[in-house]
Amino acid sequence: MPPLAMQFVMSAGDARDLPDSGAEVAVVGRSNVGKSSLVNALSGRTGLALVSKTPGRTRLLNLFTVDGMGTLVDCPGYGYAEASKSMRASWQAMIERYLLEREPLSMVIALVDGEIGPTKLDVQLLDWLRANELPHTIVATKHDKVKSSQRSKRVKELAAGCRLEPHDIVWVSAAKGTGIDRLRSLMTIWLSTGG
Ligand SMILES: Nc1nc2c(ncn2[C@@H]2O[C@H](COP(=O)(O)OP(=O)(O)OP(=O)(O)O)[C@@H](O)[C@H]2O)c(=O)[nH]1
Ligand SMILES: [Mg+2]
Repeated sequence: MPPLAMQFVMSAGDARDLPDSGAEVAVVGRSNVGKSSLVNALSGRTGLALVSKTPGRTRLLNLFTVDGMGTLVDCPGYGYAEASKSMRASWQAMIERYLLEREPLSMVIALVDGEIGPTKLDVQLLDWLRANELPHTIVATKHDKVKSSQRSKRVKELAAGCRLEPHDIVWVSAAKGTGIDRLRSLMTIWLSTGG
């Protein structure tokens, strides 16, 4: 599948400032998990979303159009160690409000670091998504960083950590392109059917 034609629209500090959309997919996950890199990989471009060496740089909701079908939102990462308690609380409130109140939202892509596995905060987010009955898909990132000898074990461990079956999880590598095609087709389904 060819890259998705994507264009940056705007950054917003508040979900209420986002423009209307026919259908929307949100990318959420820990800071440094690879959200912005994944957005770039889906678009086949390198500089669309800002990838930073310093975790916690994306503090706004970044909105992109996707192939005239809908929008994708790159959300600020959580679990950024150096953030103050009050900053953390305000980011969390902002993202939770966005996820709960954003009407066009048809899918939440929850990223888990494939090398590290689900952290306590990742599991909390998954529990929260389940409790609020938000449609979500778990995507494991950085597939290239898992040694091939460890892969089958890691696939099982990561799924168990998320309380899912291995086939429920989409593995990707933004660096190597693994799984990107599959995620592009899933994106078109989520944006055309509204979930
Ligand atoms: N090896 C490898 N590194 C990756 C991959 N995806 C992302 N990275 C690296 O992980 C780091 C963080 O990537 P980002 O895409 O900026 O992560 P993010 O989730 O957007 O982080 P925040 O914006 O801080 O929340 C960067 O150094 C990336 O180059 C991947 O598939 N493979
Ligand atoms: Mg980012």
